Amino acid sequence: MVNQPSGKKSNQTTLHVTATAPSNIALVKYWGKSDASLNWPANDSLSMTLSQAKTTTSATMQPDAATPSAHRMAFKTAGSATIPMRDLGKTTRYLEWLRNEIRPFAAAEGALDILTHNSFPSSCGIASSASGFAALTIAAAGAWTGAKNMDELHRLGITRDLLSTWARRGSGSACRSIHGGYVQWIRGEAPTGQKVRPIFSPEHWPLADLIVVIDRGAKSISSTEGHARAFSSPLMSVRMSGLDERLKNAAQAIEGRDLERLGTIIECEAIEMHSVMMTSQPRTDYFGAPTIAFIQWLRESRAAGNLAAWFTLDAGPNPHVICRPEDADAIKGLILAQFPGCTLIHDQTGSGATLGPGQETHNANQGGSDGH
Ligand code: 2P0
Repeated sequence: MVNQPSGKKSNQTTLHVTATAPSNIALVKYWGKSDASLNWPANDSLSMTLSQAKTTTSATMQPDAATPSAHRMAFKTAGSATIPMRDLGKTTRYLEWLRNEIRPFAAAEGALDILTHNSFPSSCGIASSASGFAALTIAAAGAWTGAKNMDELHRLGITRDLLSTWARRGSGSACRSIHGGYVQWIRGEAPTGQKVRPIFSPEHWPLADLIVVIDRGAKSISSTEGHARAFSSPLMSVRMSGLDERLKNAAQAIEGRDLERLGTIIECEAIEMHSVMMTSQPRTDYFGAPTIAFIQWLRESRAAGNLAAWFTLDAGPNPHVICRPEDADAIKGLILAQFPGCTLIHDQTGSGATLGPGQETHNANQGGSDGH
C-alpha cells in the first residue's frame, strides 16, 4: 500500500542527489505485453538482480530554468567527457509523466540536470534500460522532493514499491532492478494489479553471472519492437500455457539452492523465448553462429563433467553463464581459453538500487550521441 501524504512539500534544500541501480538478468523472461502503453506484461517474470553492472545517475535542480521540460541530460563516458543522451524525447516524456506522479508528494517544479553513467559498455548483453530507468526514477524523485536517501523518500511516502511502479512505466524490466536478490514481477489480472516482490534475498543464495561478450554490435531490433512482435509467433500460446509452472519450479529451485534444477529451467526458458523471437513476424534473430557455438561448447563441457554452469540469454547474442561463486574464476579461465576473443564481465547477485548525496560534477551540454 502506498502512503500518500496530502500536498506534502519538501523544503528542497538538498537538490543534488545520486542514485545507483543495478541491471538484472531474467531467469523467467518478460517477452510480450498485454498493454504496450502501460508496459503491462503478458506473463509473470523472475529475475536475479546484479551488482557490478549498474547505472549511476545524478540529478540536480536547475535553479533558473524557465521551461519545466528543458531538462539537460548527458551520458558520462569512460573518461571525463560527457555526451548528450540519445532518445531524449522518450526520456523527457517519461520525466514529465514522473513529475505528475511526484506532485502529491512535493512541488516537483523546474527542470533537472541529469548525468548518467553505466559501469558496463552499452550493447553488451546487459539490460541498460532496466538499470537506466530505475536510476533515473530514483534520482529525479530525490531531486524533486529534496530527499537525500531512500529512508527520506520512504518517509515522504515514496516507497521502493512505488519507485518500482514508476520505473516500470519507463521500461518494464526496470521495475525489477529497484529491488535486490531474486525478484518476481507479478502481472495481476489488470494493469493496476501488478506487483513486484523480492522473493529471496541475495544472501539466501549468491550466484555468479559471467556475461560473455561475444558480439558488441548494437541489436538491430529494440526490445520494445520485439515485445510487439511476440504474439505473431505460433509458439507464443504454447509458451504462455507453461510459464506459470516454469516460474514456480524456478522459485523452488532457488529456495532449495538447486543449481542443476535451476540451470535446466533457465536454459529451456532462454531457448524458448528466442524460439518465439525467431518465429515472430517479421522474424527477430538476436544471435547467430558464434552464440550457438558457445552454447554447444558449454553443454558439452558440462556433460563431460568439466564445469557446473548453465546459460541464459537476454534479447541479444551474449550469454550469461550462471554458476556458483566459488567456481567462477575457474569457469572464466575455461571460457577465455576456448573463446579468446571474448570479453567477460564477472557479476553476481546484488542488493538493489540506492540513493545518496550527489557525487558528480554536472556538465550536460557537450557534443556527441549515446544513451540508454
Ligand atoms: C526480461 N527482456 O525479462 C526480458 C528478456 C529482454 C529479454 O525485458 O519495452 O527493455 O522497455 O518494457 O524491459 C527487455 O525489455 O522493454 C526485457 P520495454 P524492456 O528482462
